[in-house]
Amino acid sequence: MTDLIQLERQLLARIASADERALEELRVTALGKKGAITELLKSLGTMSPEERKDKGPQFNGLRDRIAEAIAARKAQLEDRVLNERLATERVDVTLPVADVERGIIHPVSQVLDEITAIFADLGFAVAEGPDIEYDDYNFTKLNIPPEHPARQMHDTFYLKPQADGSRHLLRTHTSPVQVRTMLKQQPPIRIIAPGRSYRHDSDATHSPMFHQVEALVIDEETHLGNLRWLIEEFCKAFFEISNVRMRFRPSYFPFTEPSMEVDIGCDRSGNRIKIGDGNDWLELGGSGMVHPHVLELCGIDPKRYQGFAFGLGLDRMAMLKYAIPDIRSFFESDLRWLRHYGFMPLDIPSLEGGLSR
Ligand code: FA5
Repeated sequence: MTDLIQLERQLLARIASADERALEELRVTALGKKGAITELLKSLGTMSPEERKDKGPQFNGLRDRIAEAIAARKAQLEDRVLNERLATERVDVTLPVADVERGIIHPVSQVLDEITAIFADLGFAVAEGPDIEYDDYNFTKLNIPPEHPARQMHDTFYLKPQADGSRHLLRTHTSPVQVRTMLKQQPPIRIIAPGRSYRHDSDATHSPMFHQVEALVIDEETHLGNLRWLIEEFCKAFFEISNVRMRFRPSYFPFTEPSMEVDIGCDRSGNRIKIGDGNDWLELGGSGMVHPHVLELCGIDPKRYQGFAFGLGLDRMAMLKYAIPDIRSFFESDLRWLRHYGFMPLDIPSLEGGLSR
């Protein structure tokens, strides 16, 4: 009995001061296959039943207490290691980023964020639609029925015909988002819809995949003056100039009446186009009052509501603002080009903090 008490005291004392390695050695020497306590437990097999009744609980009790003490010490050591790491391994997230490889924002993404910031400030929501669109939304509900000559103007990419003969297409403009918005929301409507568009077209100012930003306002009282004011305010904020000259040329879009092409005043006398000054003009996109038939096709009462819409070429706006000469370079994935024309990821455009730096 005294041997047992002594063994327990010795083991507990050594456990209390053991480090991780010593603790593991102690576990093996006490509780391992050939450990002291394991040997004691094995000896029970050779004892008489009375002796076993007496020694069994003592040996088992000893084994349990030592196992518990080892587990408690192990937990204590692990806590200590963790606390030491927490105390020494600190990261100051306010320190400037070290000189590491970093991502760069593409000018199209930058301009998209700039445009969104401007319209958000004017109370517009952002609406979205899919790149693969129904013929119905891209054309028919926009007052361009099958066989309408305006369909030829769009150089459309069609997908394989469906079982019912209808064909999905890659949307040729962002105007189907007008349809999607009107079908699920009654006026007042005030949205922009930036996104990709596709046409069979490629040269220095045309790309088969390009970006547009659509704007749609529908309410009980809207007129061309509102449209003109909105585009002017937008251009002032976007090009970061206090004065813009705008010109509205009569045009034709089946989904607006009247329809106008929007031009902005510029100077082309130097190497680069300068917005705001000069006597030249540059086309930004199309606009007009939403055709009453489009409102009707989209479930909005044209006797009560009317509205206006415009669609601008987003890549063209990026080219103008940041003097990028060829639209095709946007999509060539040339890292040198991106490093030259790209933007810092943390410079998020806002009207308060500055749109571009
Ligand atoms: C439209 O796409 C009309 N949906 C715009 C609109 C919306 C009119 C709402 C009225 C009301 P348009 O085909 O003109 O219009 O295209 C608008 C702008 O998209 C063009 O001025 C041009 O800046 C840009 N764009 C058109 N095709 C391409 C292309 N292949 N590559 C780059 N930009 C293009």
